[in-house]
This record gives sequence, C-alpha cells and structure tokens, in this order.
Amino acid sequence: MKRLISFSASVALLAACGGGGTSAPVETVPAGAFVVTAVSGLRFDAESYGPVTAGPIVFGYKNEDSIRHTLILAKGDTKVPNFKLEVDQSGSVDSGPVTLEAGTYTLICDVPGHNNMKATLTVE
Ligand SMILES: [Cu+2]
Repeated sequence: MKRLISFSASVALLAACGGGGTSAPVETVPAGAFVVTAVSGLRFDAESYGPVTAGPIVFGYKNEDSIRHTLILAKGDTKVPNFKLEVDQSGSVDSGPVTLEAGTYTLICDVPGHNNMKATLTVE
C-alpha cells in the first residue's frame, strides 16, 4: 500500500514537471534494488541470480522485450505470497520489496505461454 501511494505521488510529480509532453513518465528502479530484466525470447537476462543475502530485499524489474511480463518467486512448489511485479511493455519498470529466507528460489513469469521463462535465485 505504501508503495502504491508513493508511486502515485511520483507520477503526479513527474506529470507536473513534464511541461505538457505526451510521453509517459519514466519510472526507474530504486537505488540498490536487485534488478532482473525480461529480454526477448521469453527469457530473463540470466538463468541464475545471486547469491543474495537472506532478509529484506527490493527487486527491480525491467522490460527490454516488447510484450508484458511478470515476476513472481517460488520456493519449491510454494509461491512467495504478496509479491508480484509486472512490466507491460518495452521500457517499463516495476519494483517491490520482499523478505526471503535462505534457500533456492525460482523466478517465474506467469503470463500464459511463458512457462519456460524461469530462472534460479540463490539466497544465503
Ligand atoms: Cu514472460
């Protein structure tokens, strides 16, 4: 919820400073975020990520492809609750916090047809 409020505020701010331009505001991932990028070919930009330190982490998600992708996390067969990032089009970014325990996670895009869009994340 806090993230949504600050997102809206930053959009309003950018719109106010935009001088009436028609282009969408450029959102960026927060400094220090762990960035994953969706690339063409229904892939993430790496097959494995990490290791990252267990605990709170902010993910950034960038889209370098031309279609919509999502990012969710699973540990074994269990999806990490309350975490899903979504990038609609080329140049879109999203970000959000999550807290992870040590272990091996799977990064998944759950857009239908993107079943092969998976990668591994090591948390230790
Ligand atoms: Cu995808």
